[in-house]
Amino acid sequence: MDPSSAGAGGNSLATSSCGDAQKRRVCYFYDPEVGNYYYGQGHPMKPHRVRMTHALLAHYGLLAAGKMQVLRPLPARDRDLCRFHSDDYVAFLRTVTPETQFDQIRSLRRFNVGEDCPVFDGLYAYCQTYAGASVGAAVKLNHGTHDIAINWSGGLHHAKKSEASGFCYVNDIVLAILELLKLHERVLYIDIDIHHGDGVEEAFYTTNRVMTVSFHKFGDYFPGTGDIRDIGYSEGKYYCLNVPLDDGIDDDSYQSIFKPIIGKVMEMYRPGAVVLQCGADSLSGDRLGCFNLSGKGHAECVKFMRSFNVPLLLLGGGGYTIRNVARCWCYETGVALGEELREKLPYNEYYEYFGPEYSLFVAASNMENRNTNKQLEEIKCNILDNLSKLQHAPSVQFEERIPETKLPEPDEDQEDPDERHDPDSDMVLDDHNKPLGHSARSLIHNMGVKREYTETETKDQHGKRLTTEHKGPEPMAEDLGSSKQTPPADANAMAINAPGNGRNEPGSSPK
Ligand code: V1D
Ligand code: CA
Repeated sequence: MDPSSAGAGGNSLATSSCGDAQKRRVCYFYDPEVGNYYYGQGHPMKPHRVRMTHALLAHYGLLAAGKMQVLRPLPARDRDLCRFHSDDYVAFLRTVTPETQFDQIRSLRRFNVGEDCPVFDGLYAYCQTYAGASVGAAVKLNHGTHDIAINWSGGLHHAKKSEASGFCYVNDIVLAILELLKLHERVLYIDIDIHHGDGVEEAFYTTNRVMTVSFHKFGDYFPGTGDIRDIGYSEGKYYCLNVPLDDGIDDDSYQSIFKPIIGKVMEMYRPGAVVLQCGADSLSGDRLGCFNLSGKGHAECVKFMRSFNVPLLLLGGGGYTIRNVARCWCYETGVALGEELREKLPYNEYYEYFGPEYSLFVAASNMENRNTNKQLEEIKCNILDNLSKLQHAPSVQFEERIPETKLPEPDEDQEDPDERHDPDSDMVLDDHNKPLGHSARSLIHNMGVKREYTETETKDQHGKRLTTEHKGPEPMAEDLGSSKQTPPADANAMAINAPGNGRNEPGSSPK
């Protein structure tokens, strides 16, 4: 069965083979350095897969002007990371090096840094890059200039407030959700990585302002959490859903449970924004995974979420058979754009990885599906039953939040609003992070990476400039229920792939 035919539809828009015909405004965050970070020999996590994805996007022509805005993220600063993480953990990540790590054995143990989460060269810059991209993507959605924002280097769902876990150091998802909560009363988080999204669940376990839904392999599998009976606590009770699955789940079985559950969640919870963690270790043939999803079956989740026309943040996550990860995330970028991509892969610098088929599509195998229809039906009924209790949860108001008109309260970010503004921020860089000459610059125009900047300003209702700021105060994970929201930060960004954008000329910097 075609996975697109399973379950309820998202909305009433006319559908085509690509979900629906209507275009979406998409922005895509990519840092050309990200593929150089290396967890170490024998480690399955390979940031290089993000560079492979980018190469496929480039050669399919998806980075060209007019397709999507391509942005190089600003690195997250200490204070950005400390919106969720503890000061001492962030200080440790900033200072630890491969050479000096063994002088701090107690800290390594305390922060769970070691085999799964090793210290490697540039570790802190890596964290700043992937977290900066997810937060930047959330800012773009808040600004309303884009319908879908993508960061394939993000989605590191296991990181805790003061602890690394499962290849994840900082939790870019929690940070991005905190950003979205500045504007939206309710944010929905969906996690299709084969592993349980424990770090995100834990951060929002006691609030009803974030609903977390994780689909995962459960039973003798990392991280061991994600029991169907874990449903949230206190104000957050019933705002956490866990869908435990067994080995070999295929496209039809997956969609038979994903669409009814998520369709009901959308109807009952009515989120203002959705974050979809697209971990690709749920694909068939993954080095660490044991599911049997095809690339199209995996992408059906993206297509389904896109169909609701709610601001959508697409993030990466796990994925250890890297040729499949690149094919999957490239295909899903096409889905976000509403573009049908040809099956035959275009020639690219990593072509040899994709042989002998050189196909965009990840195929399922003939492995046994250990999820019976009866088990899936029971899981679905159990979860739909929990969802029906949402109606009786007193703290959820289903009206749209009325935007506040008051100005943001001063915060430390206002002390130096231009601090993040790098005067070279519109410089086009080559893969070695060096400024490019003219010919290379026009070549990169096609590859389209532009450094983002976030000089922001607050305007009154007539558009008159009142004050310049970075970001207003936002709720922390602990006190979401009572938080006062500030109007969204108005982040600016320019893309070098925008046609006729004179500000990309050499020597000019964004104002
Ligand atoms: F195979 C390995 C080789 C070297 C280093 C680590 C691993 C490895 C494989 N699987 N580590 C794991 C998992 N860890 C354990 C540990 C045993 N300890 C007691 C715990 O089983 C961790 C799997 C992490 C999966 C991460 C993820 O895919 O969910 C992800 N999502 O976003 C980013 C990563
Ligand atoms: Ca999951």
